[in-house]
Amino acid sequence: MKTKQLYLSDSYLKQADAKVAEIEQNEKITVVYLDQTIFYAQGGGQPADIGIIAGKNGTLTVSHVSYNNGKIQHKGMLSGTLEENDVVTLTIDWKKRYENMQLHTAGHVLDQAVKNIIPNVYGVDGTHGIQGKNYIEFNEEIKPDQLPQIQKEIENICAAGEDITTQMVTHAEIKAMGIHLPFDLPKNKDLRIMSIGSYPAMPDGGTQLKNTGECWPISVDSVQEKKNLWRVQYSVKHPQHKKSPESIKKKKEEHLPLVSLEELKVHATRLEQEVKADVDEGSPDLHTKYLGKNGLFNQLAKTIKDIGPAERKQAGMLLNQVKAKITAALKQTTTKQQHSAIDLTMPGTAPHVGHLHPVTQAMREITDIFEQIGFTRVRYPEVDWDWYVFESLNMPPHHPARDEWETFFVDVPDTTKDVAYDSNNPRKRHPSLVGGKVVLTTHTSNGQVREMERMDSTPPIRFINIARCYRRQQDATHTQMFHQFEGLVIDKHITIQHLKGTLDHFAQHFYGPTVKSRIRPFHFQFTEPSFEVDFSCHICDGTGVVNGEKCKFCKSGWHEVGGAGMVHPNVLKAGGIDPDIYTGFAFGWGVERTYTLKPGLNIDDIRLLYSSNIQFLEQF
Ligand code: FA5
Repeated sequence: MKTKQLYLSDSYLKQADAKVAEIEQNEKITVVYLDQTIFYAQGGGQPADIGIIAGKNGTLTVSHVSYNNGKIQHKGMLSGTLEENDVVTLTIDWKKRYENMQLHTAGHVLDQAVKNIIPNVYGVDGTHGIQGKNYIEFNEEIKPDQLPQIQKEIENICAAGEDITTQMVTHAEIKAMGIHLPFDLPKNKDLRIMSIGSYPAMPDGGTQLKNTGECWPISVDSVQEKKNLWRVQYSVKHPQHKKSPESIKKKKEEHLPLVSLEELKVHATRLEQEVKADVDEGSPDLHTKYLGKNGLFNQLAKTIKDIGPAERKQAGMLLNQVKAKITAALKQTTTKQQHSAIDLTMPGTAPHVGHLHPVTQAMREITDIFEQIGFTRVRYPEVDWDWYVFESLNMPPHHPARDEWETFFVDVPDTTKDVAYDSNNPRKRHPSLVGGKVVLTTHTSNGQVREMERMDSTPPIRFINIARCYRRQQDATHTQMFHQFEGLVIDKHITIQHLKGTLDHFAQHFYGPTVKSRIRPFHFQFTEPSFEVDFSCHICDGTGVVNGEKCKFCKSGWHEVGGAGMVHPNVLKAGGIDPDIYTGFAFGWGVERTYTLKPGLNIDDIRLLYSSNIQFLEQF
């Protein structure tokens, strides 16, 4: 069932009810699917929301939210239990969301400011808070000395207090409106457009502020050219609710309210949340902080004079309610403190909740997809005999095919003298199995002959082997340690068609229903024929072209992810299987590479996955 995304029509919803549609439990992480949600699923350069899903018997602390084929996955730690059909209350971390909205809208304001200054320019890509980066990349040159002019234009758009509006549309409507599309739109998602005032609309699925007057101060920081795109970095600054003297003067002159009721509500909610958190934590001296002469409530109450007369009565009522809530909350602390200096019933400070590493999440997803079609997950050693890594795979000692794969060898004492060597059955008694070299595995193909032996050389065999691999490489697309997943299928009458069907099944389930696989001739010693495997790019749909220009994501319409082929007869023989009776296929791809190509992830350097940068990892 598709999840209704309530945030598409109202970005200011901080709380809502929903019904649990489905629950998945993966060790410590629980994934909850709902009929509707206010949690923003990461994408379009905007980070996911975090928050809480509370049911009558349990609470999920949501640490990541992602979009998967129309369904939204709320991932996190569950305390207690949640069940299908439970009615739950969703609460997002509004402070974080509001910051994300500030960053996202600021990106659009910057985009519009640049368009107002430079003819025919358009934004190609953007990031608003992911990995702590905020930028828009433009197709036309932007010179550093144009930045002050862009800054001024941004300030004009913000000072003009332009309304920001959104509208759900279909692909056909977008076309009919003649909206310029700098990128291809996803085919399987609901589409929305946003407009700043009367400027031309643009596609956008994020959460946006209602008015540019609500923007925190935006500053244009730098511009850099990268592969013929001009990346303009920007930042926003929390104004601590203070207005600039010029804007106060201007609004007074125009008899406009300085603060809207909506703004007051936002600050009031934040204040209530802060009190609650302080009370839960048992922080000292809360009365002075909140209800003292210069306390936070009085500071908020003072803004009533800046609210327009039409809304002032409602603002007064709101402030009374806020004060009553703060007083009630503070009473709880007083009662607690009176009862005992140390309240043993008070909940402890909750530990920071982490989640599975993105590579582990990817391995689980890959395993699930192959298990659906009858594969079994196996694991084989990552330090293995030369025999399994090379020799049994048709790469005898000194064969040149080993060159690019040789890693780190360790000599092991020779114990062959104790073992009878049967030259007719090398698989059972090969000397290198009991002596000779071991190697840090370079690929997961070492599992092939091991699996044939485990199955006593008796097909059918259908495995998925996921393990660490090691190579002498390091750059944006290679790490010295990485993971591969290897598939092996052996049975009677297995053909290339089975291989192709398996690749398509994986592509559609991992990347999306429209993605296809492609195989190209290649050479591996252990498969014949051999192929390289590509997946069609989800941005340009395999065409390599977006709006008449080369697709910037793939450059050719396809992404290469790994190798494949029909198992070589010599490999079957090494595993004791008769190649006249059985055939098979095998494939092996990098987990990290396969994962970073997922729609919406925007990871351009796989080394980041192993950087131990918590801020980066928390996003997935
Ligand atoms: C192999 O390793 C073959 N064993 C694959 C195979 C299996 C072919 C079964 C046929 C049958 P290759 O060296 O191309 O092939 O590596 C496969 C994939 O592993 C690459 O496409 C890439 O996605 C990933 N990979 C390779 N080296 C690295 C690295 N240093 N860092 C990250 N990923 C890597």
